[in-house]
Amino acid sequence: MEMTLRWYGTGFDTVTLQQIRQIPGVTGVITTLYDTQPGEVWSQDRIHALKAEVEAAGLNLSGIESVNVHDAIKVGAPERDQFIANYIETLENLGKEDIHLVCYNFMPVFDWTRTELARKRPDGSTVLAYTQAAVDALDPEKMFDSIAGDMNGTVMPGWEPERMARVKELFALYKDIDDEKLFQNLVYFLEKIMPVCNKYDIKMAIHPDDPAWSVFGLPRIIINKTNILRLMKAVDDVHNGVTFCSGSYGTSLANDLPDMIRSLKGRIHFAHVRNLKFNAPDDFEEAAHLSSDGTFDMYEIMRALYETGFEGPIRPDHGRMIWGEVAMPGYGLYDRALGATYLNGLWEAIDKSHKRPL
Ligand code: CS2
Ligand code: MN
Repeated sequence: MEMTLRWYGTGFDTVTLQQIRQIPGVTGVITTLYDTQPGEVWSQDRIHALKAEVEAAGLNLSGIESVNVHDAIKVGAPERDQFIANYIETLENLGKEDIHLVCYNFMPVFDWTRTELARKRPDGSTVLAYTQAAVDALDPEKMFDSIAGDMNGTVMPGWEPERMARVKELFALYKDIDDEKLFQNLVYFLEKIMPVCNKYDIKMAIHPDDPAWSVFGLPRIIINKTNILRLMKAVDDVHNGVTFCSGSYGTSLANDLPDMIRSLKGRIHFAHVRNLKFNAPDDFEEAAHLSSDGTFDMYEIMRALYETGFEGPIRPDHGRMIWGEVAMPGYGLYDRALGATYLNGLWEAIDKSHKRPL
């Protein structure tokens, strides 16, 4: 595996490449062209400049998160073929720049959903949190307004103001789309892009839906072992792969995370590893990465990745806000650096005990 950090780019991220470079064992970043819209073609020039900037700081550009998928593709609208052609052009330009990993999601309307961006924990840190009761009480059109005040002046992925201004229109677009239609539209998209992925060896890595159930009545499909394995079979090509996000699949306590990792052997191209602390099955908060701070056994998650021969980039996912840092919720420097260090420690221990059994 390669330990990485997500980086939103100069001008968007409060964290610098120079800071990331000083986290022990972090050799790459996962980044994006944050100011592009879904459906837009990414020019080779811009990709080249991004890569040059990252490499000049002594880091690898280890993958893209995300190249977002236009809603026309998700709902299967007549103009989807044009948007797929644009996506293919972007992949082609990424391939020419020697980039081989693309994370994306297929969630309708919202990317991840949290009901609090700054829940205070007993130690004074603040974390992202979710309560079903809060979602049930909320008008989806008000979702953005209800959390906007806690974004610390940043623009959060999937919650761009331009997108949220169109939320009503977006809901209307999905009115006739159920889980099965969404699944078929995803398969259609993947089949069309596989040739370019094969040509440039680009591994597509779908990010799970977060939380792993339907919110506001919208369809959600990348939520459990059955569905993700069905997708792997439907387009049975190694370039159709997975971002294994423990914090997203883990929102459902029915998901056995190490077992899912083992069953996806060979198809996990990217891993997001973080812990959650459940107060009730439908009330959780994003704890520190350490196993004992939350509900998951992080050692077992890392061990499953190790034992299935995982070789891709891995990153700590959302961190807590600590030590007075002001940053995009979930994406500060300090707690993600602690997370990376902890995950690297687990990996080293697992590696050594495999090589020299106790
Ligand atoms: C990320 C997702 O911040 C997060 O929760 O894991 O936003 C992820 O980047 C997207 O869903 C991938 O397209
Ligand atoms: Mn994730």
